[in-house]
Amino acid sequence: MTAEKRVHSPIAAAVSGLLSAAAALGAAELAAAPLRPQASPLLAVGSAFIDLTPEWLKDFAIRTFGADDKTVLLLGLVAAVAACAIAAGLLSTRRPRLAAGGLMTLGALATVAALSRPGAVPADALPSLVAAVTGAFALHVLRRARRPRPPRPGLPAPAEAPRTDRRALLRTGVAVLGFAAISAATGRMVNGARDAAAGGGGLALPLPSDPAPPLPSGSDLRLPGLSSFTTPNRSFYRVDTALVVPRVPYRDWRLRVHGLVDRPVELTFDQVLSRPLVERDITLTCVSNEVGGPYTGHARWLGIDLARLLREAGVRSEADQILSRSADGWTCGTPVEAVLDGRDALLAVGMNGEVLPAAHGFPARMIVPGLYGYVSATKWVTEIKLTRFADEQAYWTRRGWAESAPIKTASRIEVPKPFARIPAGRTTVAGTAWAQHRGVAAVEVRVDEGPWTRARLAPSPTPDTWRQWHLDWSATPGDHHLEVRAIDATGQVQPSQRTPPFPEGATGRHSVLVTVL
Ligand SMILES: Nc1nc2c(c(=O)[nH]1)N[C@H]1C(S)=C(S)[C@@H](COP(=O)(O)O)O[C@H]1N2
Ligand SMILES: [Mo]
Repeated sequence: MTAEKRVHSPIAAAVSGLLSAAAALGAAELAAAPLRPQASPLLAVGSAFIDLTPEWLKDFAIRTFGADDKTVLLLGLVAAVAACAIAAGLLSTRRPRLAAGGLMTLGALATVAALSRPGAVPADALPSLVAAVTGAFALHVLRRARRPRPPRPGLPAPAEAPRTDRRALLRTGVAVLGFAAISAATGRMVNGARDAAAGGGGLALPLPSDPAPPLPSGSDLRLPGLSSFTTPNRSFYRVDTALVVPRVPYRDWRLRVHGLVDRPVELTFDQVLSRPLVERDITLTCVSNEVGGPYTGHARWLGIDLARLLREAGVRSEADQILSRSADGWTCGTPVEAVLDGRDALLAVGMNGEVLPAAHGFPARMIVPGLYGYVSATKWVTEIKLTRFADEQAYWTRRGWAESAPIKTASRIEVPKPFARIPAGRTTVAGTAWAQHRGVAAVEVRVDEGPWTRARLAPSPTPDTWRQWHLDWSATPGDHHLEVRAIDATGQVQPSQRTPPFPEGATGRHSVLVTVL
């Protein structure tokens, strides 16, 4: 092999590119960790990507990857960075300036992404700049190490052409990799410590002055395969636009109520806790939930009365929208009318007897019974602005989702599972149904398009929660199609027509196919 070839060994060049990218991202992680982890280039670009994603692609991602969509996005970003890194490595052999320029351009893009995030501060440029400089420097060092050793002065000229000093190259490569690993690991550690300090671990919430009554006995049928009436916090669905869970230190947290009000209010976390706390059972549902889907859950929430807080501020008559904003800049538009109509709207600080988990909005979030989460359930809420729908749009309404989004009457079969093979004879069909704030009046099931049969309803504490239902079925051998529909307390029957979640929630009936043996 000639020296020329060695210098240009594409594998060594490509690996150099990858190592430089690793060093760049490691350094950025470390630069971002102590103050603004969300400003790390990957997260900033990923978050900007989420906000810029067109509706069809977002829809596709949620349908295809479900709750893993964020992981898939991050993996896609890492793959894109790796491809750019390999290209820069290959380019660096003959056109080092161009390669460095390429890395700088990527760094500049990440800087723009970081600075354009809602709530960004100028220092958010730092991690991306550190990444660009570190990457370019590592690329330069690795290129030098790939160059052939010049003949030593004073020694007779070697018979063969000069070669790359493989050991020196290996040493440099290991050093760059070590730097990447150590800086990334240190960044993570600092980050972990910061998260732990910000969370509500060890925080004790006061008891409610207005506690929720115990669940009526039998609300939880406790059937194998049926979701429990109260959803444990760790298995509660999570839907939000945040690539990493925002960590909001409760000591610094403030809630500002302003806009079209007579007396703006600002509350600290301690002030929230010192108010009378109410406890309510409310089932939350996401508008993206497909018929029969998993994006719904029930919890017992602890918080202050949101309507009372708004009345204290004095909502002006022209205000029709509560525009709430989270620490990470997400916005939500809730009808004033819904929150003030007497329902149990909360500014919640507790979930199922614990402080809110970080993923569910610590230190505080909104919960409004009867409305889909995107128009009511702002997590990490820091601002409530009274305004008009005609003047300001929220995150999802700007993207075409409905302004008014009451939760649709829905039901799902959870037992038996789709394509289950069950023995012939008496068996139980069971599931959940919800029509929050109206209440579920009846659930009906039919087999193979036969007559609708009433299922037995378990009790529910209030119309704001879901209900479990069950039905005995004498299963005969063969393939069977089970279908369910709910009827809400206003007499409305869950519609049979299938519509997608966009723009105001899916409709249609859930059904499962089973084989009876
Ligand atoms: N800050 C913030 N709050 C948010 C969202 C979000 O993206 N950001 N998503 C909303 C949506 S679409 C739903 S369905 C609920 C889900 O709440 P959960 O994740 O606690 O189940 O949160 C709402 N609150
Ligand atoms: Mo949602």
